[in-house]
Amino acid sequence: MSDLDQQIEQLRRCEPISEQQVKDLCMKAREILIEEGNVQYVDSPVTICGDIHGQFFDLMELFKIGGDCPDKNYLFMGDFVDRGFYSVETFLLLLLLKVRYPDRITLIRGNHESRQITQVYGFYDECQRKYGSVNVWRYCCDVFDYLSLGAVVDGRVFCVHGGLSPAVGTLDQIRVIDRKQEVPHDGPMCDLLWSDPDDIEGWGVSPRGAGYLFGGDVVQAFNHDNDLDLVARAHQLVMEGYKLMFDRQIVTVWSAPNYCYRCGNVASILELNEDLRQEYKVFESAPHDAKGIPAKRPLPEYFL
Ligand SMILES: [Mn+2]
Repeated sequence: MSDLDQQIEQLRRCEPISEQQVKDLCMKAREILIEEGNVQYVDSPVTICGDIHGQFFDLMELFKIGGDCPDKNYLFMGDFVDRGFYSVETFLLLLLLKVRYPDRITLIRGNHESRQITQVYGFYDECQRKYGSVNVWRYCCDVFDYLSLGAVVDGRVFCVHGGLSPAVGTLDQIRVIDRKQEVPHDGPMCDLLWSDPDDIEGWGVSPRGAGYLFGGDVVQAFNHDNDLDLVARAHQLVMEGYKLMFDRQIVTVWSAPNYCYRCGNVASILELNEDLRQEYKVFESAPHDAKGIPAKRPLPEYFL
């Protein structure tokens, strides 16, 4: 068994790898990710997943429902970390799979893959708690800067964490962004990771304080101008696991069931077959997790 396979086995049991192993892993991951485009090409068939937010045991449930990597080809649309109890194990397992099977899993960046956000919403504290220093947090943040900003499946389905940007009319305009940096507070890179679709016309101010709201007319024009059938995005909790909008031109996929261990929502993954036919698989949270944190346990102080 190779070193990587051994670490994958260990993390599948939700046991963190050593700090030195994380350092080596993050270095290898950066070498792979630097070769990928801002808009990474992905071939169908592929299974598209939304936010995970450190819900490790629910990620295990996702693989149970969707099939294991590398048997299945996966695309994760960001927000791997923060909120849940196992951001460390979640992100490191996905990163190990990326390094072990680079052509079978695509990871794109969410707004939580950021130094600033992770210091507020849990990942920073979790690294500190589990490793006794913030070195692991630093290594991971350096990887975040190399993650793609989006992906396009068979040239027809554009995948992005948040949504569209008034500064981006074409995929080529995304391809020329210098992405190797902390997520900026505004501009096209920020918008792609922060924006949300809404029942408005044109562009609106986002209540999140970053990115924009955008209407069906914006999606229609973007899909038309870029020869796309669909925009797939994540970023917003959907109680039913997924939500199609604007005449099925955009879909929100949400993959964290019972979000924050208390929202009561189901989750979903989107399977695109070789003809890009969409099949949504809905799933519930893992019955209870192996570390004995039942869904209704009061939240620890560090989580609140
Ligand atoms: Mn998000």
